[in-house]
Amino acid sequence: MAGNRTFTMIKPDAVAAGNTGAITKMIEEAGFKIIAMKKTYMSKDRAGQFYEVHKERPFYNDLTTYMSSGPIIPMILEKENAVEDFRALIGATNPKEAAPGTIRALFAKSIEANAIHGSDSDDNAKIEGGFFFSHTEQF
Ligand code: IDP
Ligand code: MG
Repeated sequence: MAGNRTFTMIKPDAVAAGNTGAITKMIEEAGFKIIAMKKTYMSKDRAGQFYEVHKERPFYNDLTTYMSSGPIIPMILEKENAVEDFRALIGATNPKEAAPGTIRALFAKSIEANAIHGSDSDDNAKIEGGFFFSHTEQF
């Protein structure tokens, strides 16, 4: 039986800057168990599908170009209260507003290139995890 899970992805700016290890360490030290992880890539079309909910937003085209600009590290994480606790660990979307010590405050370059994704609900965590991984409910 799966515990409380969320989905994350280290974004192209943070992977390119060599921050994968530092970010993964913060995630584990905050008590999240890594259930699934890989280094992969999204085409612009696939990035468009992932961010479908934002397709009417002015930043959608730039966002999908950026998200397909280099490798990413998607992960499924497990911890009690995973979705909410993980959003607290990453900080606000805009790194200028992210609390000190959060992953975005430490590693984001801009509101767009903001280092990391975190699901905003249990339902979206399932959908987004399924976008990259199959059969993880067995782990
Ligand atoms: P979230 O990642 O904190 O949940 P969302 O509002 O869901 O933020 O936006 C998805 C992603 O779109 C953000 O993480 C960021 O990369 C990008 N984004 C959000 N707002 C802006 C903006 O105003 N300008 C450029 N990119 C943005
Ligand atoms: Mg969001």
